[in-house]
Amino acid sequence: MKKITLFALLSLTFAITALATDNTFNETTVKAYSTGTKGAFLAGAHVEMGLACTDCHGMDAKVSDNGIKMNNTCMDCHADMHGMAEISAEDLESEYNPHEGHIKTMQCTTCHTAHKPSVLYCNNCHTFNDMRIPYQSGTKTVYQVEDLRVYDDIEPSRVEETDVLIIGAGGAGFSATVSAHQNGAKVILVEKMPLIGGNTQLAAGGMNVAGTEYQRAEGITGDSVKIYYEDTMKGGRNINDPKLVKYLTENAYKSLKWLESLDARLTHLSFSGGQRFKRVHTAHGGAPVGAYIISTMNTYAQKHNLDIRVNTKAVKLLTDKNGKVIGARMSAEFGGIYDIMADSIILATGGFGANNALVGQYRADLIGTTTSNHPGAIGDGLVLAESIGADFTDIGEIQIHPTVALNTKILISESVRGSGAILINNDGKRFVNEMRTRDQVSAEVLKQQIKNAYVVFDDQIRQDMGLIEGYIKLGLVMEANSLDELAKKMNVSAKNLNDSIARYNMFIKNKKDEDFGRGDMIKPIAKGKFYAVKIAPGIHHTMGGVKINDKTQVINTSGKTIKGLYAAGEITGGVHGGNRLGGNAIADIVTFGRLAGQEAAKNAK
Ligand code: FAD
Ligand code: MEZ
Repeated sequence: MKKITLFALLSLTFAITALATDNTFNETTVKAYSTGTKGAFLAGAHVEMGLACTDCHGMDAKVSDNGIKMNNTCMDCHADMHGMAEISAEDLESEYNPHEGHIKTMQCTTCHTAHKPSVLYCNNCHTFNDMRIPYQSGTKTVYQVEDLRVYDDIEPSRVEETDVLIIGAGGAGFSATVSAHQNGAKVILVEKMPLIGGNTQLAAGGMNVAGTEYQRAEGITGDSVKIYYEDTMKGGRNINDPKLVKYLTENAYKSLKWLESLDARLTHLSFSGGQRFKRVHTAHGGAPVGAYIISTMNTYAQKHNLDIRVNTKAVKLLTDKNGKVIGARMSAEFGGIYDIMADSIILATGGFGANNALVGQYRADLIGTTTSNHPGAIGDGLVLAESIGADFTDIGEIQIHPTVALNTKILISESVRGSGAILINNDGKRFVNEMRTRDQVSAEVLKQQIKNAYVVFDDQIRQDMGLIEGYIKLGLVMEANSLDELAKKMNVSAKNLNDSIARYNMFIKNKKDEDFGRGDMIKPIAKGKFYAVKIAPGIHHTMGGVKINDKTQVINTSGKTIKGLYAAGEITGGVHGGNRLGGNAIADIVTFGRLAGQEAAKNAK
């Protein structure tokens, strides 16, 4: 109880003092934020430079969690991200430019917080210890798992209303938001992190679709929805929900076309393990898919002035006496604690790969294992859903991805292997069909000496996959003019490495992998330079989650739908069964996200 009172007090005090009672900034408020401890931060520095609070907050002193509005205010005086990248390039202390990253919708306020110490958001996944930011304290924010029960007894400071409330601004949440809006609903999209995108922002490989014109242009004519369905079920060890897989595989093409209607074109193809055809579609030149589609959908949202709030965490689902979900409580950086009532609520909060304690409850063997996930993937949505009686399915099915750069959180995309790279162990030898499913390849890596291995490729593959440039920039890639030189850098036997690659190239020529039966024998590794990245498996995807039907309605533990509640994306279970095929999550989040938006809008009418 003590905890609740203190927390409530802190959140509300902040909101109320910033918004002085007459909705303007009075002298006391200005003083509170420009002197003393708080004055040491960015806002204080702005006041010292002669700016007024209203210069950033507007004349009505309205504080907002709409990150875009706040960022536009920053850009009234400063340059946009591109311009800032040019400015910081001139004065770079670090090897890395903080304004030039792979996350395309990073906002000024993601790192530069006005009334608190600024943070280097990138350091949640990277270790750019020589990067500097003004008014910083510490190097990163530590995202703690919070006990959401503390919000049960807190009185909201206000109540808002909308048709459809979407919780979580990753790919599923954005697809649902755009789709609900296209279907005539008034929407609010809330995101707890200081930026949009979730795990979707990190997706590098692509999106599975069968039977496309892009496949046909590459001479792939045999693929079909039926084969795609069979591959997905088999890859998932046949424990997937067949109805959901049917919906996914039959509608992935429509999702691709829908993305095209928003101006995202996924025309580049690669393979992923367990698929009989090359059907992973990504952006031109093999550029990462996730940042591209988030930025596309965000452009739609900005164009239509949709209400998107960052730093706004949903902490409780609100129900009526019949158990219908009628709204959700928010805990927001500026907005404090308030309720949003809605006819339909969509849970799109993603998975829990970054919550090692929760992962460990289902897979004790994964305690302490690194993850490729963003720091917000901790499973809040599951807690919210469970509190109102939602059922879960396949919750213990957790995917480890075989190739996370050793001792980092950086995923070396399967599309690199899908474009022809091979895996080499610490003896300099191949040890697996690199394109088996992820659970199988991970198991083989873990059987190797010191439980790690190398992804090896050449210049031809580098040219094919634009995302490799990012790994090189991050210093993850060993580079050599010959295989002998590469072997030396990898600390493996040069003879073994040369022999393994010569044998692999012979298999390609003969179109048959006699050692491991790899089926996608596409390119020899022959065009120097040669490259290697040291890797080990890491927690990547949580296949299980909230149980839904093929209209994305959430099912309770009695097998009935929970009225008013929908879910889509990695928070749900059933689509991927016991093992997700690479490229199927993006297909899932866009397909079921769109459906959730459509159904939620229909319910709101
Ligand atoms: P997310 O994108 O994670 O979005 C959920 C959002 O909800 C997050 O922003 C989170 O902060 C927010 N949230 C959580 N709780 C709350 C709350 N209480 N209140 C408000 N907001 C909340 N899949 C593919 O198919 N192809 C790929 O190439 C691919 N590459 C990948 C690469 C990496 C490095 C990773 C980590 C995953 C990759 N995946 C890929 C998997 C895929 O990206 C994810 O499964 C998918 O993007 C999940 O989408 P989502 O919208 O369900 O969740
Ligand atoms: O679907 C994925 O998780 C995927 C394709 C990841 C990757 O290796 O790029």
